[in-house]
Amino acid sequence: SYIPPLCNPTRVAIVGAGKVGSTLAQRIAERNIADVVLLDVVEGMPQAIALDLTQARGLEHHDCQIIGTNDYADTANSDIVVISAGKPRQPGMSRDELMKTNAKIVLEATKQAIAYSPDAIFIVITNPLDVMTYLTWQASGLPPHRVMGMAGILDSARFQTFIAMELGVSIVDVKGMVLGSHGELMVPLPRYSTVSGIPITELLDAATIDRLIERTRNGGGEIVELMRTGGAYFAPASSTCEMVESILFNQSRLVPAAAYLQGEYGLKDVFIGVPCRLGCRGIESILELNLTDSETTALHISAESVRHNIEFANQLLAAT
Ligand code: TXD
Repeated sequence: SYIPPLCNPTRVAIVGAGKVGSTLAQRIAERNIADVVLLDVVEGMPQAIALDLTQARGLEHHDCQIIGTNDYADTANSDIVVISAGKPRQPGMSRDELMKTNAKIVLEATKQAIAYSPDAIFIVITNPLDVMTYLTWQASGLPPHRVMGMAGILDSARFQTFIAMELGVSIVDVKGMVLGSHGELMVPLPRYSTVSGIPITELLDAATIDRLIERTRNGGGEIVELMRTGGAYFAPASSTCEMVESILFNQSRLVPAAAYLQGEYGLKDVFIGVPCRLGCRGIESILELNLTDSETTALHISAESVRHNIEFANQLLAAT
């Protein structure tokens, strides 16, 4: 009789089972991509979410196992570790305090997760994104191509949406390219954003493009303002899911992600959003686009602010 070989199911650990983490678990399971381990410090909560998602299996027709836990041992042998743990900014809490709190959470999560999954690829979601990605890389001791931050793909998705809405064309035909850090200093590139291959600079006037860029820059902020108690999570979860899929299926998708630069774009020792080819080894390569002087300046200003915040985060951590 035929005995099938033992298989080793693909597994994604998600540290931080909040809005983004739990929605990502749902996306991964419903696309039937991998087994998911959801971990959080809150007792019972990740277990409850995992059970709820599992109860939907018969309706969503997927075969993924979803485990909820408070114990890193359950994340063992994950192929990908996603870090979505963090605290939201509380009323009266300064940005500095938030930075320190999230830095500690991310460092702890990285150290614990890497101990059980030394071969994993890390995708960081926690804000401030580029800084937290750097800290994850530092704490993990991994080669830089195995650590990346999710932001550029989300910022580009938002840009794409606003372009499609403005032109009244199908989103399917729109591609956007947004580089730089996640936040005010992101660098949308209209010349490299297209509708069926046609740069949007051929289809929209400068003032309209500026308006769409402004809305993209404020894409997260607009949602925070409406929501009041938290931020976006559907589009962030979809964006991360695309990255997970490209890595696990070795698709080599070309998407902007926060990557460690070693001279590319004239920048060194910083994580910032640039076009990356994502495959089974993580960041397979970084694409260096031809940028105009003003685009290069914008990217360098963005990188300078990330670098400043990395130093600041390290000082805060050293002082505790
Ligand atoms: O583009 C991007 N990168 C982002 C970033 C898009 C959306 C959200 N972005 C950031 O992701 C956001 O600013 C936060 O820093 C994270 C997570 O956002 P989310 O909206 O999911 O926050 P929640 O719902 O507050 O979830 C955070 C969870 C919550 O369940 C906590 O209990 C948990 O993190 N948490 C921890 N888990 C494990 N270990 C520790 N130490 C821990 N501390 C808190």
